[in-house]
Amino acid sequence: MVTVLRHISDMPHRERFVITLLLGTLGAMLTACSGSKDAPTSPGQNSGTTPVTTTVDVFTPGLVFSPAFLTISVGSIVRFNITGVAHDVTFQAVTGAPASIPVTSNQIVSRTFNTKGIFPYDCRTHPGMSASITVQ
Ligand SMILES: [Cu+2]
Repeated sequence: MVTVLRHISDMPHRERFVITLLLGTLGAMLTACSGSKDAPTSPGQNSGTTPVTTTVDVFTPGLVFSPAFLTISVGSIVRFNITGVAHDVTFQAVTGAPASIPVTSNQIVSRTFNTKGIFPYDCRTHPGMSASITVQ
């Protein structure tokens, strides 16, 4: 370490800055790792058998689903916030796809995704109004 530091002091200013930045990042990473050993704080770090349940919203701001492409973890719930113009949510016939939602307006309808895969869906009322949910 002393050798490294001696070399750093010989370096031009810009290189010294980069090295300092790298060492700082490394330090932050080590701190983060040692701090999270006992208490998992972010989703996905749970090692138990109970999956982390996350709820994600999909909106219909006009004739689109937003977000159109969504990636969620298995067991997550998606709330389809169908507001304004009436829409339906018709899932393509993919194994594990949840039940489609018939034409509705001003309602929030939830679906749970318990199977990994890619689940495209359309609003059949409005051709071209298509979206997809990836469950991983
Ligand atoms: Cu629609």
